[in-house]
Amino acid sequence: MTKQTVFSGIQPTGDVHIGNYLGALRNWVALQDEYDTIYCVVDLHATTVPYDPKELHDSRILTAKLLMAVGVDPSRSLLYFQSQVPQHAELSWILGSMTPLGALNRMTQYKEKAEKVGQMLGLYSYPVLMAADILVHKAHAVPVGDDQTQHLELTRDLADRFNNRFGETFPIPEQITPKRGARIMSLQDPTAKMSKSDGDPRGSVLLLDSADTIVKKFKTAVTDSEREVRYDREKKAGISNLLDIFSIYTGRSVEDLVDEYVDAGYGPFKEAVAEVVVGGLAPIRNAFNSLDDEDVSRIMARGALDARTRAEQEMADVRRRVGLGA
Ligand code: AQP
Repeated sequence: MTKQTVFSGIQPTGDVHIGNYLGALRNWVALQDEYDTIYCVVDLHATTVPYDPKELHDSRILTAKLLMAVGVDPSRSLLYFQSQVPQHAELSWILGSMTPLGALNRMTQYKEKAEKVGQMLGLYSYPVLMAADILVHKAHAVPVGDDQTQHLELTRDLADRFNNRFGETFPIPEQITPKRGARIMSLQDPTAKMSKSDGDPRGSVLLLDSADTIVKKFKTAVTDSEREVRYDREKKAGISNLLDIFSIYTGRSVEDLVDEYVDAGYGPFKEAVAEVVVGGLAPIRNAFNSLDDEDVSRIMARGALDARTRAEQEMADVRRRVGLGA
């Protein structure tokens, strides 16, 4: 039986953090055996907010290297830069002509980002390009954090509209989100998600942070004025976030951890969380340091070549269906 296709992407907008890893990337790695996996550094998306060209250029390679360091294996997954496969942008245009403005107006990520950087067309149509990223490979499933749920709903809606109008073309892609870790919160503001563009660097633990930095970030993590370590997302958002992280890194249940740490005090509890995260990130840092930028560039160029071939086959079908065939 042929394997089903999984697609996902990450923006090269800055340093990758444990939110990206726990919400999405660890699933990317885990799915490689069972699925035909296609992963992308979505650099066109990164141009939808103000950026510095040199920084973007460097960040693309850094992100690709980090993906390989966490375990995305180019011999098992197709890995490439979105901008090197123009079929993404072409399909985005076709889907854009089928996208009601009302759907885009509802996007919370757009509203939040537009408040910071202004109302721009690229930012507004970001979810349409994301739908094209997924559909150009006829993906069946998309491993992402839960902040992408609204975008994925639009993707499913566009796939459905296209199929109804032009005949069965796209599978309706399923979202794959981990049970725990789907939304890791900022260590400084546990009501907001950990984010690459967070102005406060203490809010995010980066995959390449040193052990000292990680310990400091957990030590200064915002919690509450109680003393009890217990899970309550509403009333104890900070502690609950730390319990989630602790649970994922140790493989122990939250109940088990609460039993052990309920009366330990926040200081020792935070130290224990920091220790398992430092241990969990060490192999990633080592793998990252063993990778060479030029090798990574070569792998990405080869990936783009294969991805263009695959995407072109799908686009030839799409063009034919919409009346733009040769
Ligand atoms: N805090 C998070 N918890 C769980 N998953 C998360 N993801 C992002 N933040 C969290 C997931 O990581 C994948 C890659 O994200 P992205 O690079 O496409 O951009 P994003 O969602 O906009 O993430 P950031 O870090 O917040 O970036 P900026 O600051 O650029 O907006 C996605 O699957 C996402 O769900």
